[in-house]
Amino acid sequence: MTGTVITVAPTGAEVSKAAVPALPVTLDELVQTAKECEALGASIIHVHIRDAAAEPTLDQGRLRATVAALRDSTDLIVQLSSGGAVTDPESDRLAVLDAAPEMASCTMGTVNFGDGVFMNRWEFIVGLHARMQERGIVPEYEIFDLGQLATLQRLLGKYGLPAGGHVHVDLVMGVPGGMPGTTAALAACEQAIRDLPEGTTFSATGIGRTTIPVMLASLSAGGHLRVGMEDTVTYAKGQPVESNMQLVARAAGFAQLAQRPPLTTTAARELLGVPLR
Ligand code: KMH
Ligand code: ZN
Repeated sequence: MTGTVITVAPTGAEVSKAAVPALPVTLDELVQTAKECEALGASIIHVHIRDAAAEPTLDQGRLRATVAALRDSTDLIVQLSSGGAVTDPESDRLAVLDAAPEMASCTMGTVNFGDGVFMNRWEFIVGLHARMQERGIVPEYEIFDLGQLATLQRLLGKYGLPAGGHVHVDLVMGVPGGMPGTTAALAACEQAIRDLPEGTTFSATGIGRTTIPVMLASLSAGGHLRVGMEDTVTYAKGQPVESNMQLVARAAGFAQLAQRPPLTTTAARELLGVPLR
């Protein structure tokens, strides 16, 4: 493993603009963030969008406009969230794929999510996986708990490899209700990932204060990194995050220190089986 894929998750569905004014919520804010994060070393953007009132939405017109604008302005791999917000119905989450992103997230199970429940029934997972295969959309399998890696193994065993043929997993650690953001939990996942198809890659992100331990653990275990204000709005104790760029710059710095410098968008596409544009 010679380099590091850095994913930026700039917005998410949970943080409110009123509470965190630096959160990018308009298309202009998102595109500007994307350009600056790409320049700092990000190669994937994990996208949730907001409506005119800065509330999370899966509006099809906005999703399509977002994909088009990010493609026009950057070379980033555009990964739409099919997870949305915990309140989004399955039909809207499936319809995210109609906006034709290059990648989309695909969560491997139901998990308590703070005070809510992030629902991912087996039949829904199979439907998402199959539709992505049909449309040539490369999934990022989101893992919130160790057992979800066994679900992924079952999914691939029954329904085959994803579009592009490469399996990429993202460990989302430290969600209240999911696995903790610890080195021990990451090591357990890394062991389980060895049972997935040869060449499977993983990235990891730690929610809130677990961001740094998870980043260091992932780099040391050969994993890639996801950072962004979807997951972390505190840079250090008592110090709010100023921008997504601050988080990407820190991740790129850690990756350099680990002698696994950020991969270009072209190299990330080659690694993940995402076609070159
Ligand atoms: N917002 C969470 C409920 C994803 O993007 O696929 C789900 C989430 C996962 O963020
Ligand atoms: Zn997300």
